[in-house]
Amino acid sequence: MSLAIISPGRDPQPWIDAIRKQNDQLEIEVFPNIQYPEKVEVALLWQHPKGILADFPNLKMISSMGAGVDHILSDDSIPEDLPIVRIVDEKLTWSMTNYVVMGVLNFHRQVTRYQQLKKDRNWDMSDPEIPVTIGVMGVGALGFDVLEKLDFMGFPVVGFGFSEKDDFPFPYFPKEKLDEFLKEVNVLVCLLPLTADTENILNKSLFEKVNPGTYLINVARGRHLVEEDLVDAISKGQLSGAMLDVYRKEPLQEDHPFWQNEGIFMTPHIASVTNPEAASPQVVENIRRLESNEPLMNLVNRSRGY
Ligand code: OXD
Repeated sequence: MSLAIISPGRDPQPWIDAIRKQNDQLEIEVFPNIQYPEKVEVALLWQHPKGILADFPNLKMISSMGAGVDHILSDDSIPEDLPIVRIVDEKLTWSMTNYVVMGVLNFHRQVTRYQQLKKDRNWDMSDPEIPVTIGVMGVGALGFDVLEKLDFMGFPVVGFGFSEKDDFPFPYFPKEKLDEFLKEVNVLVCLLPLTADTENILNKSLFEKVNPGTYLINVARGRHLVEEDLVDAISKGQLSGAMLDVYRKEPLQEDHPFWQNEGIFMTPHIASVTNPEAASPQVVENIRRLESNEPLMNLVNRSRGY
């Protein structure tokens, strides 16, 4: 049995070191230099070349290197019954929440405005805080933590998601109530999984319904957002701006209009990067469970798409 790491563009060495610390007996091979494909029973993936898994006839489990699995589920060649697991990790959640809190506070305390006032040597004490109600789209492990921490800080929060939720501890709007949800909020955080239902959800028609001047934070996937609709919504004042960590095409092309847009604060998909040290114990534990036929941790529901 061996583990194949297939992560073109992402350095596999920290994963190899971290996994070896957990299990020094495990054979690890790294794509594209896999010598014994028939021995591969587990694949650890990040943005693998589509169709490549057909080379491993004895594959029994796939693990994502991150929280998201859209990069795996978009490969139609993966057999329906092959279990897929993902990373759910406190450190990943912690970093994501910190990033979102930074965006909320920057908007609420108007960091950009004060930077400009400083440049203009303008001492303006008026309206120091923008009152905010934060709406989190996607209330899984990451979204829930964001809701909890912002609530703890005293901000009004509401959640939105695609499933019904009983006994949810925060005001919650299911998908049929998207318009009502949007009416409640002036900071919109997208933490949805990328599925057929959620792709392009941040679009012109949604921006036409938000409270004027809503601030958008997208930390989920670039394909949730119709990028030209965002530029348009900012120019019309429907949105006051956006903080983005993810893009339809990454890295962002040099001539992309976002680089120039004053209303967009951007980071290069670093809001919450999986830490191999923190995540490898669950990869190794899932391999142990697979071998002893025990239920896997953080198993993805293929029909739900996350
Ligand atoms: C992830 C990511 O899915 O880094 O973990 O986007």
